[in-house]
Amino acid sequence: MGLFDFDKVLCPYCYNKYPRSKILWRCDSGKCKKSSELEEDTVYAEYHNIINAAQKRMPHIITNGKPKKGFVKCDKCGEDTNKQICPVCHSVLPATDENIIISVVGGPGSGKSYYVGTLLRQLIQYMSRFGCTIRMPQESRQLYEDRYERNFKEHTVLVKTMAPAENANIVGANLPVLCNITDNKKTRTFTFFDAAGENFDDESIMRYVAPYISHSTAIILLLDPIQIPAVLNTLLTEDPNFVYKEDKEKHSSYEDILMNTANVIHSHLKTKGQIDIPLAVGFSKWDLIENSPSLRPDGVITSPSPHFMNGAFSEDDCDNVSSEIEGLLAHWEYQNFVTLAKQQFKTVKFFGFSAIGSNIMSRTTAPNIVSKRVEDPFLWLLHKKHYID
Ligand SMILES: Nc1nc2c(ncn2[C@@H]2O[C@H](COP(=O)(O)OP(=O)(O)O)[C@@H](O)[C@H]2O)c(=O)[nH]1
Ligand SMILES: [Mg+2]
Ligand SMILES: [Zn+2]
Ligand SMILES: [Zn+2]
Repeated sequence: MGLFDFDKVLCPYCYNKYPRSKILWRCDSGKCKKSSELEEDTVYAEYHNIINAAQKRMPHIITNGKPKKGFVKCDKCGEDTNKQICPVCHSVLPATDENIIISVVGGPGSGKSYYVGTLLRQLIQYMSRFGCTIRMPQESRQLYEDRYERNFKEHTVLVKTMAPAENANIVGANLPVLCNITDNKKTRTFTFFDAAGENFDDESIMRYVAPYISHSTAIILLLDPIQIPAVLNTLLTEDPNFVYKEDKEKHSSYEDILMNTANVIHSHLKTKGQIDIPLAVGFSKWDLIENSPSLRPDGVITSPSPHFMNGAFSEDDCDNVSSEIEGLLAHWEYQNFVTLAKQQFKTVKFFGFSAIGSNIMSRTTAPNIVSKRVEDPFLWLLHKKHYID
């Protein structure tokens, strides 16, 4: 499902869908960009959480543009512009060939923010191995640096994503990060939404995020393996000082998070039966399992990810990892979850990754980031969609 579906446009910021004829345009000329010519844009300000009065002032919006070869004439200054904006939130629409939403869902503390941040970091560093270039629009680049990169460099712990207040506008509270990946044919815009885990706890809050989950090309469901009693008990036996930071928080079960996700899609799209969006089930914090003498499994899962190394996606490696994890889940008495996931989704793969590479031992300082296998679920999706070899 792309951005252009029956000539309808899906905004990657607010996830509203509307006919192409409803698109607005923003003037991009030097004249309309002069500070004396800027106009207050309350819609944009609201959707982007802008409070500063000066920042609310933006170039003129053309509401009745008649596009010719992708350009419209500004009714204020007379110059042409090709900058399309969303009629609902006034965000600039990506001018790329396709728009792909990747939903990252999981409970609070399951590792979503570390996952998104370190995945982007790996993609920026290594996508060229697949002959692709990667570029982030200015606003996303800034978000990536502020939210993730600076913390990684300065060894500070990522702040907890704020849950939006009731009825708050989730887009402004939590802007998604967009990144453009170009191969030798097309440029595709990938939207990563790193939402507060609280959103997925119950169905009523989940409604905020229903449009974006329902329109996503893939869902990455992150699960914290420490939630498995067999895993936590082993870690505690091996190291009585093992502190599990999120210990006191109440956790939804894997089954609940999975079923909430499935139910939201069904009620939003008015569908029934197996869901046709590929589901990657990713176990985070895998370093804890590999570093534990009694939990450490045999098999390829402990080897480094081969895909970037070889510049080619290895289906064998991916299938082996997935069945190894299924085996571990059966061993840990989580067979029911595996069956449920396969009942609800047509395509399911299991992954294990470590975003950080080690445990955060203090409240304030984070170790050097040494990610392992964070890229695997995303590369699987690219491969499945035939975007990479
Ligand atoms: N050992 C280990 N801990 C991790 C890893 N990723 C995240 N964590 C821990 O899990 C906590 C929550 O991660 P975060 O990404 O903020 O979770 P979110 O609430 O789902 O966004 C972090 O503060 C870390 O303590 C990892 O790769 N390894
Ligand atoms: Mg978070
Ligand atoms: Zn929008
Ligand atoms: Zn103008």
